Amino acid sequence: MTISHIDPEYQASAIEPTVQQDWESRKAFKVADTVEGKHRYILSMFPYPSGKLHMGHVRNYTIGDVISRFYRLKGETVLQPMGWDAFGLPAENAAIAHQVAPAKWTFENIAYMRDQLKKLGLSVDWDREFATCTPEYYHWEQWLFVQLYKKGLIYRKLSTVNWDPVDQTVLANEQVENGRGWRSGALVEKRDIPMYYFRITDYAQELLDDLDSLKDGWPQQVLTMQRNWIGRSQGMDVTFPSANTEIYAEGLSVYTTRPDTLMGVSYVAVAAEHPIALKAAALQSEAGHPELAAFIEECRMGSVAEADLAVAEKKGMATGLFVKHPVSGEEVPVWIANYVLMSYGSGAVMGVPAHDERDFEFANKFGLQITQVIDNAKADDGEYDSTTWQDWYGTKEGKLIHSGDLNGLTIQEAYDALLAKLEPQQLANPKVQFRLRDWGVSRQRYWGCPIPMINCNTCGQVPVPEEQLPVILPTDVVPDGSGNPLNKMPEFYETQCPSCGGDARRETDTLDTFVESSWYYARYASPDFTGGMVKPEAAQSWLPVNQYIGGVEHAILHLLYARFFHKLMRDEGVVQGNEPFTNLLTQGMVLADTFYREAESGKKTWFNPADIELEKDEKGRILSAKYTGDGQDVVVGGQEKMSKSKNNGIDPQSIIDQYGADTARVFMMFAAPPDQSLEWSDAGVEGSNRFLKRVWRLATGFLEKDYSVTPLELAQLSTEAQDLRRKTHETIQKVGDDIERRHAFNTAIAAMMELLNANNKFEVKNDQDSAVARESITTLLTLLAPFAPHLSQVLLAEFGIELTSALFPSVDESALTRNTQTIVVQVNGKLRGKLEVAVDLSKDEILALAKALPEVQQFLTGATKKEIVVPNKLVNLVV
Ligand code: ANZ
Ligand code: ZN
Repeated sequence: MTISHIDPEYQASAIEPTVQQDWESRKAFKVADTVEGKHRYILSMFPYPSGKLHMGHVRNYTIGDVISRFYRLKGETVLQPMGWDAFGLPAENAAIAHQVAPAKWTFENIAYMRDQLKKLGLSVDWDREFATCTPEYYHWEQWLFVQLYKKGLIYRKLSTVNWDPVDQTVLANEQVENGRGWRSGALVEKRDIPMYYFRITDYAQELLDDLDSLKDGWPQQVLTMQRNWIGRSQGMDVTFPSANTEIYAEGLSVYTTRPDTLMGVSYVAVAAEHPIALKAAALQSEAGHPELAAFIEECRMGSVAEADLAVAEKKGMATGLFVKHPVSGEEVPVWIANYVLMSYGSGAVMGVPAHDERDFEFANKFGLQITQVIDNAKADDGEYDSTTWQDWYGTKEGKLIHSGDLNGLTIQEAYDALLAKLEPQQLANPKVQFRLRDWGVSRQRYWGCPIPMINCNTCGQVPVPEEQLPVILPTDVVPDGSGNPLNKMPEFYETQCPSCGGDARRETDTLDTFVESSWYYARYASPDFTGGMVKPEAAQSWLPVNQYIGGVEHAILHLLYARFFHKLMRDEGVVQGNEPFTNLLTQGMVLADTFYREAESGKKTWFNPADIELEKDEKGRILSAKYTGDGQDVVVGGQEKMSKSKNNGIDPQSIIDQYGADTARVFMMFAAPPDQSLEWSDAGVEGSNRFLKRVWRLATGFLEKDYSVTPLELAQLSTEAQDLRRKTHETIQKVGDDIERRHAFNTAIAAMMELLNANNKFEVKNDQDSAVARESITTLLTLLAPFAPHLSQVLLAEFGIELTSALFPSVDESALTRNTQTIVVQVNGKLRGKLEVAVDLSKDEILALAKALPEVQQFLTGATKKEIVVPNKLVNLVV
């Protein structure tokens, strides 16, 4: 074989475009909608087309690609698709900033990023690519919406939004900065408007239960986060009858997980939006005391996030109304408290200050009674004491005290006793409560999937008939920031009611973009299908996704919504099975050094690592950092997640341009295990590049010798050749296991580096040596193919091997057995020498050889007292 046309120096830029061209022209990674034989669906979370790739993308897609290529090498048919999560707010912001239609901006970004992804060498079936902003895609999303609406799984209700009074527009949470509109700077108001909700709470129990089926394939941490988010709690609804029946008769229902503490109640508290609070405020206003109404308004303006409420300063006001204690009949005051959520339980709590931290803080602030009712050995016996109260709350063990008939009962016994007493009086019933809320999907935005509903004055809300779908979003629109432009387009919203035929108005709200990303994985199975969401045979063939890969920031919402959608689609008969993603890998963040200067005002200016010149000591510690722009020092700020705000992002394109995609890929996989943070390092990138150069030199160096191809004769191998062959097969075993079972891509690469070194040390002296070296080098190139596919394909071709499927070498078990072994020789426990002996040598023979070693003999003064031989390991001689 001649190598005249292959460069002895590794030049990524010379080979990568050619190899990519080859893949493209023969559609190397194309799969059919239906598949037979072993197959696998590998999916990395699809990108938002923000403009250009960042390192997080590179890591995500490289991991997915390595796994995909690995299984192809193992002979499986692999689906690895790619597409675009193309609706969303950034496109509208870009439109406002640059006067460009969101559609145009989005498709230009897609074109650029697609090109970048291709340069990364991904083994993607590009014929399956789609963007979620195309009618071919969202048609079926609208179709599902209509089905769910008809089933009652989608409903409409009033909900509160952020309203910018100057721009006359609804703001997303991230558009509110310190309570003001991001563009207008106006104080944001709350408004109640009708919105559509998915009844995800109907699936709460199933979403929780099915997590068990994922326990082998998903990270424990993600399962826990999902569990906590769903937040199942088992408790009781307890009713406090009204003590002011002339004002309100229905009593007040509270949800509690601790009914056993009922006798410790000193007040009940309701959310500011609770009907009783509103009634009390109206009464007071009539009486000329507007304080309560003002307080309610104040609570409503604040954050609605539960986490914020838990830590916010406790605020409250007495309503002047009372309820009756369900057991004692005593009057209990009703307060409004800012820590009570309207959306949880019944929007009311029974205040037990001695055993609940928030109630304690509240009671302490407003001087309400604190009565201990659970006996806790650690705490005092009932009188409030500021030094021990912490021991009271959260108590889950102990016996009841200060509770009349209930005294002496355990918590569980008290629960049962109270239920037995109050349930017949209809004052209590057991209740399972979920933290999960229904999913509000209406967005008052332009760049999203139109909600397929029509508002008719006569008929109310009417779904768009299936034959009129899709409702197409006009794309030649440039929003100006003052509200949803669809509201100014009669050509869009003017329509006829499908039910009565009268004039009606099309819904102008669009769907939350989480809806698109909840089912794209299924669409990839048959992206061109025009008869529904997924072609049944394709769903049957490819779903569920075998391996899903993405950032841990999507651990809760995206994954929960996608799991929910899978169940919705299953119940529509669109897909089978209960879960969309069998295995999940959450990749870690990509970190980089940060550099800044601080002005006197305290304002920091951040410098990109690419513009910094570093001086380091021999251990790699930074001695000085200078901004190349002015040669002056900057402060070194430590490693942080690559981000715009810290200006420490490194452009993947610059790495690909300088070193090639293979180097970028190898670095990404070598620098850290995939689920851990990866610290960007220029030295690391150079190291990976050097590794590939050495592989290149090894292969081309071997080829230059032009050895004749000789079949292996195992019986004729020298010891050195046997050693290399063993190393080769040990590496096959390790790399296969590291990739498949452990996802430890970094140690897989380390093993290949060792194999490279072993090859570099090996000297070819005869035909059998060259046969062993050939096997070793081609094995190395094959194992490397998932990581550095361009380099591998080119070099393997020089060896006459076409890099196609089913090439993964199998381990020759016989090569793994050693003929010789290394025995360590100690005298009095100190290492004095080493022996290389045949494996079948007897203990006596080993001992004799050990004693005969000159470097051992000098320590053997006189007779040995003890002689220990540990087979395969060591000899210890005690003198
Ligand atoms: C009395 C009590 C005594 C409570 C005690 C706890 C400890 P989980 O377990 O998360 O479901 N709660 C009920 N509705 C609420 C609402 N709308 N807003 C804020 N808090 C509310 O929490 C259930 C507990 O949270 C309930 O049990 C209630 O306080 C409170 F020693 O009732 B508990
Ligand atoms: Zn009508």
